[in-house]
Amino acid sequence: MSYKPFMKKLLTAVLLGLGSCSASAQDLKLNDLEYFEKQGINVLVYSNLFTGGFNDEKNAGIELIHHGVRTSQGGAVRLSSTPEQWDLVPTISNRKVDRSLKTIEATLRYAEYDFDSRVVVTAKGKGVEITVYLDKPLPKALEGKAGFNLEFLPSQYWGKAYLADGRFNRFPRYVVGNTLAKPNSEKPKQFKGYNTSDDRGSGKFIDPLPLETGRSLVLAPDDPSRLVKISSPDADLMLYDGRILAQNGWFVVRSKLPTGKTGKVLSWTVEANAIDGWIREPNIGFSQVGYLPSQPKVSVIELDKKDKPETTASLYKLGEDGKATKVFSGNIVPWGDYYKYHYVKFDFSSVTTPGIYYIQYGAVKTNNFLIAQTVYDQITEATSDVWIPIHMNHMTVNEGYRIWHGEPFKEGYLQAPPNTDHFDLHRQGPTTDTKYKALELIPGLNIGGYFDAGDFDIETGANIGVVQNFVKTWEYFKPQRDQTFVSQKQRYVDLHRPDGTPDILQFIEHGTLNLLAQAEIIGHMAQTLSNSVLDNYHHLGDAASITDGLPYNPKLGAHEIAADGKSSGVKDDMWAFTSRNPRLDFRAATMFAAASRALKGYNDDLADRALKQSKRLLKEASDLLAGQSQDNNAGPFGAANMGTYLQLFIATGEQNYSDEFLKLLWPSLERNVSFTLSTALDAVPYMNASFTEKLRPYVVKYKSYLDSLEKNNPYGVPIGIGNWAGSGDVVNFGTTVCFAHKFFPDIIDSKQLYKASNYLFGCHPYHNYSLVATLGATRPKNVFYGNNRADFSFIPGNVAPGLLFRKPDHFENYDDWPFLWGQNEGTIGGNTAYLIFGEAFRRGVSPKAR
Ligand SMILES: [Ca+2]
Ligand SMILES: [Ca+2]
Ligand SMILES: [Ca+2]
Repeated sequence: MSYKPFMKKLLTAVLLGLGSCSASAQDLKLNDLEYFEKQGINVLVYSNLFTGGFNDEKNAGIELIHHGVRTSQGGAVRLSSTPEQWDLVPTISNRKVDRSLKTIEATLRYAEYDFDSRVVVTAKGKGVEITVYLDKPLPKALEGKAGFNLEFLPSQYWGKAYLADGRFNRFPRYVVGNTLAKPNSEKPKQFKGYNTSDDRGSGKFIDPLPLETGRSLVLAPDDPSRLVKISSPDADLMLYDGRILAQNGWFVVRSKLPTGKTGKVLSWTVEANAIDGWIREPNIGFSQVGYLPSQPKVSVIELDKKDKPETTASLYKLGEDGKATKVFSGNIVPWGDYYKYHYVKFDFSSVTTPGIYYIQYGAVKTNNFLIAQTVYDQITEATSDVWIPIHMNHMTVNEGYRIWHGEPFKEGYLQAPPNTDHFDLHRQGPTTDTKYKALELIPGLNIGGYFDAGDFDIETGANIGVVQNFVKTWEYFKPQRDQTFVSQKQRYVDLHRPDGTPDILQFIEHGTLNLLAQAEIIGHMAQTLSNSVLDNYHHLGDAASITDGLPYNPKLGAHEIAADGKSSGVKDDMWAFTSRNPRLDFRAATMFAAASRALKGYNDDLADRALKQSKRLLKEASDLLAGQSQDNNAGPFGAANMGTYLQLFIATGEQNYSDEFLKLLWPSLERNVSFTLSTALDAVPYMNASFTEKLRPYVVKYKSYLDSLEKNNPYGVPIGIGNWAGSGDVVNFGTTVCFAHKFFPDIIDSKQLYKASNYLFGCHPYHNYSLVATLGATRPKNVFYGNNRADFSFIPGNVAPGLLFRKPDHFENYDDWPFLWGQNEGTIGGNTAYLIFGEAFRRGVSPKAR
């Protein structure tokens, strides 16, 4: 501990009356990455903007990373007390950093109200000052509504105390608060005029009341790692609980902006406590699923840059008597810095005796893990037996004593009206492209298909990929696993009840049923089958209760049910977005051809119909595309339909598809081998030996890409830094490596196989939990963004997107807060891709596996 010099300096400063003017080691500094920093505290000012696809993603604004955890965000001028996901967010421009003044300044604009403000954040001693400037007074419509907000993460504050002007209280674990119902005319606009709640005909919206109001707030005086003081000399600070409107709401500290004033209209001081001498605890990355005796075993240890690395680490083995024995000690080898932290490695590959172990690094002891020949045996079973069947739409899904959901959407789907934008990023174009009139029932679409993710829509593109993932898994590995009862006749699924049919065939059938209904009934593929109103899109709970199961009847009142009980006036029916996209039809044609191969001999009628639609859509889509420019083949990653030609060749054996595929493949491999190799490897079993030889130099090139990843980051996998974290990329990377090893073992050796699995199962930044809620993992993640996210829970077999990158240097995966989809939401596309990875990996590393 080296707090003594600080204390002396502080004492001197106080004695001399210099206060915050003295540059103490405790002061925040504006660093080279353009944020305010001292050990334990990062204050980010518009490093991350409100630019995600879904408006307020709780990932932007002024943010606080407090002792390594991003506990606060959303610092901005906002238009309501507890903003929801679809409330308006400001566009932020003109961000300026002034090093001499130690300020970061930005302009915030709400175009909907022609309202601009300027926010200036200045380092002042141990904290920051936040000031808001207006050049013009608040617009009339925003008087009493616009304010400066800063949001705090509930899971890091509940159960802790707070003080408001000295009055003490406690942050609630669950929201129970006071609200007012106010006329809708007073409600600030929401994004694109959407409405997040159903007012049940009351004409009123809910306005939460503050938990407390004062000029000075102290958050968590009982926890030095979360203690924050906020004060304002001339405005009330109000503390709100945003969870009252939406389960993903945060605690909000807010001051309203004054009306009729210009210039400096608000000033806050925000001081987050830094624990003296604090050093972040090492994050010891290892596989929570464990290791095969023969495989490489390297722990990647993530360290605070101020931490002094240990010289050795040890492996302990647990005996039958519960006693631990040190069985190995090895040197710590430095890797280097990667973004915020420093990385070292600990190689314990020489330990090969099966058993139960833990790693000891300095004072940190990990949880236990296994070294055994069987560790990977069950890695896909939670996904195939639990996660996937729970996501079967239009069925009742039961597990033991629990109904996961009843049969959803019994009333079917209505034709989406032309020129409709959709909140899940779809759009119905200027015509319906069908024989149906706007809002007319399209009968027969409520069959088969899979929920997209944590939401309940059928994304056609994703469902096409899902069926292809299943077919690929079936054709390569023929898994006979049967642990699920599926009855299309009863519309009933029962988990853990074998019914004599391999589950994967039933999954293929279920996906095909919906897609085929689209092709046969609509005549082409819909973009999506999705919610028509936002107030049931964010549904949490039983999917069967999203709609009332009764068709909408415009002759009835808003919440009325017809006397015969067969229709209702509730506008909750789902819509089919049916604008025709020939490229989607092309992909569907490919999928139908593949599905028909797999379904042959199991459901011949469905197989024949799928093949018929494949041929029809292929011809029609080709004709439609022929009339369009071919520019879509010239993207940076090559032709979008390269894989389509390959799958069509596999399905039909027709040479012209192979010719078209090869014409696109080789230039695409030249441009980007790491992106294209997977498609090329898919072709190997169906091509001749000269194809394999011609592919060989590209696999050599791919090997040098693998080597370059070792230098790119300490984990040796491609780490995405987009707005949706990168587990999906790692899964696909892992699958490519498995097949590259299968066909070219002399180039891609078996050591490469474990990179993706290690990363997914716990050897990654931020924490060391398995990102897959898989069987066998000692410590999988506890919470995921699934349809049970409001219960802070998970659905077994889910794969989290994982480590979300926040600019400029922070990786994050909350495991106490499920609601950030970009880090915690598994998707049907991603989880069925994991099925292929798991099967390929298991068989690749243990060729004698089932
Ligand atoms: Ca969706
Ligand atoms: Ca079955
Ligand atoms: Ca209905």
